[in-house]
Amino acid sequence: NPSLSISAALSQNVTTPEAQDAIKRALAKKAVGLVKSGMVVGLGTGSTASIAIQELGTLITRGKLKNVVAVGANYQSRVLARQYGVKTVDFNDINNIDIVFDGADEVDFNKNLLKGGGAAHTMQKVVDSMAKECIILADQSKVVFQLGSTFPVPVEVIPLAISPVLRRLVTLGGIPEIRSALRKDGPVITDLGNMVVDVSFPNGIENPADLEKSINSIPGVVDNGIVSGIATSVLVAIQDGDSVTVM
Ligand code: ABF
Repeated sequence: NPSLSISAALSQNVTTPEAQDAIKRALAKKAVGLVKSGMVVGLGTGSTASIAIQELGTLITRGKLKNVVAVGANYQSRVLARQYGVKTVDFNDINNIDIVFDGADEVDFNKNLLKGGGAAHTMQKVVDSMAKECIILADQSKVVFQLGSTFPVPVEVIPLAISPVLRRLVTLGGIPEIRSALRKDGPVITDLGNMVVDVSFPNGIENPADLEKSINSIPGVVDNGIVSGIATSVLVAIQDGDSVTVM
């Protein structure tokens, strides 16, 4: 399968933690540079989006951006925002979001995303879908020819419905596995009180938008980590020796 071998080659870029941080910071600075005073900013989830929150806070506290308010999809991003001096509001109190910057686990060439490695995709999709501009921050290892090449599809499921949902996921060609909590017995429980099932599709995901809808039509599924038709731009960081270019 060519997509598997190419994405495996891309993800073999072994870099140091310092180099990884430099890549994420370059992406974060580029994204935050798109924010203007007076905007409502949606906050993303994950380590890259967290650095973007920090960079946003720096611009606000230095007075370079004024009257910016932010909307966070989860506890982590809201706490970080307050920590770095970014004022947050409840997203039920605003009508739209000007710009959101978010990470992803995989990105394809049609701006389809795979998210949910941190079990926060459901609310993040709500926030991302409200934004006029949804900017995705990715290093080159995340760019794949076909979604599902390096990560399974995370599916958030109401715990009482877990067995029928697992059976239906198998009928879609998936191999589901309930995500377990690290260093604890039992499953991961999301911010919304649900379970996460990671579903591999060994035959590949030919049409992400169709699979996204099919999974979400299973009763008991809250939302899944395929995100089609929402990202407006993808910023990709390419590392070349000591320099990082964001395209
Ligand atoms: C969130 O954080 C998730 O959708 C995705 O799983 C992850 C990406 O994080 P990182 O920037 O740490 O790779 O956006």
